Amino acid sequence: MDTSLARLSHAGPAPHETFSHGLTAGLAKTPKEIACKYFYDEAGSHLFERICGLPEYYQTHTEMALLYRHAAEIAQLIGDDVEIVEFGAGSLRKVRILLDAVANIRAYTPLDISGDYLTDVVQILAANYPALLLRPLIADFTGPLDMVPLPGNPRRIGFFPGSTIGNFKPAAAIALLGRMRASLEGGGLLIGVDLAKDPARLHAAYNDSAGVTAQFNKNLLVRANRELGANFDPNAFAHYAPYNPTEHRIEMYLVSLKRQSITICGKHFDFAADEPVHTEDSHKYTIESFREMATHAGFNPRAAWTDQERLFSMHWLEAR
Ligand code: AVJ
Repeated sequence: MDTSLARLSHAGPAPHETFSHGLTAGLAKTPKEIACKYFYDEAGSHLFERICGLPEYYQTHTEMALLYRHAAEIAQLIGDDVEIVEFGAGSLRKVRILLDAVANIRAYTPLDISGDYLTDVVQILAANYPALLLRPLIADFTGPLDMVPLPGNPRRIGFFPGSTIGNFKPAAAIALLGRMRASLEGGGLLIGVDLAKDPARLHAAYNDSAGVTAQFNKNLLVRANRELGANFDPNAFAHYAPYNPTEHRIEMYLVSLKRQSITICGKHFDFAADEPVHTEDSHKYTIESFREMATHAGFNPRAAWTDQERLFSMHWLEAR
């Protein structure tokens, strides 16, 4: 089974090139920022896998339980003889529930920006699903999404779990959903969306007692040192992830604990004491507010599922 990884032909410069550009461009801004897609080098992908296993991080096990509980109904809505495309596929753990429930999948196309990690997890999946046509792609799903159609053009089903949609401000989320809809015409999108809830529960999920999320956040600095020869001291920055109830989102920052100057690719960046560097937003929705957003993006929200505690939701959106 050929599982060699392809790049979206127009995926632009290789990821490491864009990291140096993205990092220095973000740190040159006021306020400083680092795009959250740079969390996912191989080490970052592994750290995120550890976050998914934390008791405080309810999102992963709640979503998996929803997928298991409603697999038959979801498979009914998806139909058969389809291609499944997963955006930001990560560990490929959740898709197995779909691969086991949906009949006659023509191909599975996992997209992820973390090439090395994708290579590893695709090998494992290929061994478990030897008959499945795998088309892994190293790509940034925020870029153009025109993938090579399969012979016979089977319906294309998008899979976007984990509430990664929450990383985008609402207007950007609608634009992204619109691009996804265009690449899934005639098919649909199965998407996971984290729900607004008690701020204390959200705070705990992004400030876990074991400090794994702090490591995940600071891994950006470790990556810059390793890949770009920067001189960050991760201990000179604090992980800070408050919930902003006005914007219904967790905001993640690295806060400089002292005045310091960092050199990256020959450029100098000065940090004041207590200066924040924004690294991620994680927006939370209600079922209604997300359906409204999906409709704005041109989807037809057909079905939604949530757990008893209404912690997390999954949505089936038809791409007219
Ligand atoms: C993978 C983007 C869905 O926002 O909850 C986990 C990433 N950040 N802990 C999220 C994350 C901090 C996660 N997403």
